[in-house]
Amino acid sequence: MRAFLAIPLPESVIDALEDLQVDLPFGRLVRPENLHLTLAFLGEEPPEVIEAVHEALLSFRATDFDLELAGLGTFGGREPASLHIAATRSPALRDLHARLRNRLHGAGLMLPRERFAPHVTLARFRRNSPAADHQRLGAFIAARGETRLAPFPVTHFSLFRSILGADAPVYDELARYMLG
Ligand code: 3AM
Repeated sequence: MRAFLAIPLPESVIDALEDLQVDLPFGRLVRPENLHLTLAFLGEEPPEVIEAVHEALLSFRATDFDLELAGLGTFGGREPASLHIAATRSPALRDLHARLRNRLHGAGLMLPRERFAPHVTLARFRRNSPAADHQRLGAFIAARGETRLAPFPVTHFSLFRSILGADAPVYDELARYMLG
């Protein structure tokens, strides 16, 4: 089972992100129901491992906090693979991520060591996109890159199953873990 932990977004934030996506000049837009902030990608694991993660998270405690999304960016270097809006630096979010990593480790799941760059992916791009598309993306970021959304309270995070398809992936919320 392919699974990940993520913070789902409130309707008001999804609406604002959709408004932003409308003006995107190219790329595959992430569907509104799929917009989320990934805390940990668990990978493809047997159901028993995901069950163990779930058990370990049932007693996980963390305080609730406000999250702000601000600033557009890309991943993939000179050949952008995706466009995202970043989460503003937040000690509470960092702490949540670090403690989750430890808890997952305790449940037998070692996540790869990589820098946590919290973000919400808005669109993905084909490899070998024409140079004109890169220019249009650059212009979009120049025009809208400073976008800042109103902070929203994070009350929970969720365990999602990800089913990859020919088209968009389908994310099923398997469990919800309350904060605060
Ligand atoms: O929210 P984003 O888009 O950053 O990119 C995938 C998505 O994160 C990421 O997990 C989230 C739900 O699919 N993801 C998928 N495969 C991954 C991998 N092999 C991955 N993250 C890290 N390594």
